[in-house]
Amino acid sequence: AGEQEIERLLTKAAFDQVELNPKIREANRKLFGRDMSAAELVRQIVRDVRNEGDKAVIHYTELIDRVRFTPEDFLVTEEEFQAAKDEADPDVVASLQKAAENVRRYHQEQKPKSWMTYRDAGSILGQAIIPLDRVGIYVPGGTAAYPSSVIMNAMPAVVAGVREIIMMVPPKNGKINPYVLVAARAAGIKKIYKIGGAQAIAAMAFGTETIPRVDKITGPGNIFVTLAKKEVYGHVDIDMLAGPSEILILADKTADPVYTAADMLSQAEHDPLASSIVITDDAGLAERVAKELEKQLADLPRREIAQASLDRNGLIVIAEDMRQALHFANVSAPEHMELLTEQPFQLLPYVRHAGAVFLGAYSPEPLGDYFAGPNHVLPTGGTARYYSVLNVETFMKRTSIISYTQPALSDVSSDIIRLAETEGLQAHANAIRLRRK
Ligand code: HSO
Ligand code: ZN
Repeated sequence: AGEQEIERLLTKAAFDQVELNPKIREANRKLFGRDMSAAELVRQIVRDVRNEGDKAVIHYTELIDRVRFTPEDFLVTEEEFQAAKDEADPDVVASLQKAAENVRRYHQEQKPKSWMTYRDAGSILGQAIIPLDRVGIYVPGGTAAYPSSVIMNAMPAVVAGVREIIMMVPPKNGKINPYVLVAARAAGIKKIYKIGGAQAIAAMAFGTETIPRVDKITGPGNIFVTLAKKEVYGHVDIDMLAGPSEILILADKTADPVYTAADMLSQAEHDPLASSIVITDDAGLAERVAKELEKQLADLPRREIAQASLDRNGLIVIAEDMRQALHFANVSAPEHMELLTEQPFQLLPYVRHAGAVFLGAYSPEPLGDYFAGPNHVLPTGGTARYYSVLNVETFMKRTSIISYTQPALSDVSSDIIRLAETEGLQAHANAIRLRRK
């Protein structure tokens, strides 16, 4: 394939593919009795929750999650937390705690500082960095109920100093994965609601009789959640529009095909829409990786998902040289980029677009997914061109600080008055002139 064709393959938006999925239309037709795209359905859910509050949340929870709740049932109770704790394997809990500690430590280093600086004649300028009051974290349910994602979403908010963190998880048969509850507790989240999908996002964005309105919503979700975040953006802030997970591996002849294939599969098993890409300058390696994929796939419990993902979005690209390989990698702007090359640090300065970069044979993606400390909530679908990984500042905002003395103001007053009068704003000019001695 030519360079342009490869670039096109590397930039197809998974997001649009999902929205047009005929299966989703079909499912909506069954549930709602008419042909509806995911976007239309989401718009209706958001509108209903905004207008009718709890009543609409109950309605959609029953329709979609097949549980009948009263508003009192939404909130996870102390007994449910306790039951989750009793049910949980202590070794898993201990590993979760270690992971949480690593994530806390890493994010502590990100904490931005407020600052002030002196300028002429005793004036002071500065910037205050203030945590958000209340944020809502969405955690997917079903097979994607990841306790690790609870930690990754909550910890930066905790480190930022957010006053109240609430969480929403879709109930599965009315229940929530116990490790999700344990992880949430470990992160200090007190209010967890058993609500999922677009109705959860709408409830957090607008508030209901029983659910508080938040200032920002973070966390990944399925197409409905993502479209709902898009829909409520502006009423609240959101972190990003997350799509299916991606890995892109840059490999040279020194890469181990066994590791390379394993890392591709670790992404492919997430989701039939996940994408796993290898770009190499070595045709021999490409062949060995393809063989190895077949072999490792056979033993995977989730091989059907992984196979579907590879069929749809799996790609091994043979580039002319590593320079071109890097070009392709940047065009793709993947969520995760692995550098399985002889001198990975030499390539690092040329990486322009990636959510996270993993260097060398002993830094496979799952290390970052679970444990090292950096966040695993990352920009997908090429949005690494302009989005950052979830971080402490995601949960903070900046306020400017301005303080002048009388002499400092007098010094600059004629400039300000001139600019105000040029804009025809006499009251602005007066506010300055009156203070002049
Ligand atoms: N690779 C996923 C995160 C994850 N993996 C959670 C396992 N659990 C998206 O970065
Ligand atoms: Zn993963």
